Amino acid sequence: MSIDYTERIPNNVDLSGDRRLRRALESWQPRFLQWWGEMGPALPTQDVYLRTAVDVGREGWAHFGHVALPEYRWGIFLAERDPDRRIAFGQHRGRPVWQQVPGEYRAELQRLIVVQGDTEPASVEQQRRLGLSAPSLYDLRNLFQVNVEEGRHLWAMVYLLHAYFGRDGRDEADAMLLRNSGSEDSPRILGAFNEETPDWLSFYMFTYFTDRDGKYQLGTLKESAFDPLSRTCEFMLKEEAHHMFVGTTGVDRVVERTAQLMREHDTDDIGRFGGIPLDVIQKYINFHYSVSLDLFGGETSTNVANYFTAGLKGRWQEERRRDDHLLTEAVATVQHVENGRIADLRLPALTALNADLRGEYIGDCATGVTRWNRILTGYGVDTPLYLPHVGFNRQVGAFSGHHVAPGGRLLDRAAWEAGRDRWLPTPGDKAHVLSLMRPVYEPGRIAAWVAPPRNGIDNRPLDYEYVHF
Ligand code: BYC
Ligand code: FE
Ligand code: FE
Repeated sequence: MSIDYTERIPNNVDLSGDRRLRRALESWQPRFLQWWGEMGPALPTQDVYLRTAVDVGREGWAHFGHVALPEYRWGIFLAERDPDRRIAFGQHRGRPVWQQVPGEYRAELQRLIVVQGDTEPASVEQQRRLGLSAPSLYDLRNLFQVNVEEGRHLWAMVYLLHAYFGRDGRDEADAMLLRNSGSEDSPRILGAFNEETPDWLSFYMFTYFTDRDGKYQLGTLKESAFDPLSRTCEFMLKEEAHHMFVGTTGVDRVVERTAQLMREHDTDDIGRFGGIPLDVIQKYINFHYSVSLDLFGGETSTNVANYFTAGLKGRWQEERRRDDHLLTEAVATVQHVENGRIADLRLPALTALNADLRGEYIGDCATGVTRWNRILTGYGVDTPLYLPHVGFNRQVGAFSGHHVAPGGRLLDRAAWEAGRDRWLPTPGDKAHVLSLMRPVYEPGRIAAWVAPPRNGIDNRPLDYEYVHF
């Protein structure tokens, strides 16, 4: 079904055929818009060159054009339904997927959808003020593209809550707009979404590391036996690719500019020349990576074992895995802390599924580091960037409550405190990065701490007016 743009809420779920649902969503819509006005982008603009989904098919799903932000057509788009789709894993493996929520899994499914949904508006809130210091119109446009799509991802989850979870679902949809990132009284659910994103290095790191958790979590929900959830996540993943791109190329460009300045001035101490020193970039990696690892939950989790067995949440690329897709006998190895050292722990693979997904994620994260190091060596800089040990700076799981150095050595508290300023951004590092954040709104111009992008958006030139004020 193609997308009907004549409706108040663009959709491909035949909203016009379900009056009650349409009414319910139409009464949520003004509350969403009010939230967007209060918690969305703080920088006033006239319009922004954005892509909008027009189809969910393989070719040409997006349309580009200048849009006033509050008039963006947030809608509800599910990937095509596969009428033959069957459950790929867990105890119901082989049976047809569900078009309704089974009563026995209602609470768990609702919880997964609420957690997923909560992250989307959280990121918009975290990025609210970044427009005020954008390094170029190109970057400003990318920020807003990410923001409107995260807003649409909230719509995606709110649709599921309204359509399949009755009164409770509607209450949860309302609560999505009441919790706020960093709020004392009603914070967002997951840790990383209550951290600040005060500067553009943080934004690139967030879209590289934290949006990438989104990619992997959505990948597991795409496997879900609950077909509307699966189809929703499949389409969200399409949009997510651009968020990864913003992160990867954003960090590329910071690393490139840093390497240029190091070479030009023959020093590591490039802060004086308006750059971001390499060791500060490493500290930002350490922070965003470790906070994002926390998003995978504990290494041992009965929650995830139950989700898998029930068919609610699969593994990354479940259907490509060559095993029984039940994992009742399988074992896995995770690391934990035992007698004052880091040791392997053998345990049922089912309870280690958070660590399994995290492993896929870590492998993907490493590809960016390889890219950044290639840029550095291209400029003759031979200090490589790296991902810290999985136990570094962790608040969730087997390493929480322990102190692990980036290299993987277990430390006592004193040694951790002594090393901390070398490993995580200090107030001074943050103040320096923040001091570089001055807006550049002239078409084609770019801030001095970051290299220009290689290409424009949608084959537009770099000096295109991506944003009008
Ligand atoms: N912060 O059994 P465990 C995205 C809680 S990002 C605070 O190990 P489980 C995006 C946990 O809830 C993707 N609390 O956890 C990115 C549990 O609480 P209860 C978001 C945490 O359930 C950028 C307890 O600790 N999607 O889309 O196996 C921009 C024990 O934990 C945290 C999803 O996460 C934390 N970090 O796994 C925009 C998918 N971690 O039960 C968007 C849906 C754990 O004791 N969520 N806890 O009250 C899930 O699949 C799971 O809930 C989790 C946790 C993977 C998050
Ligand atoms: Fe998202
Ligand atoms: Fe995203």
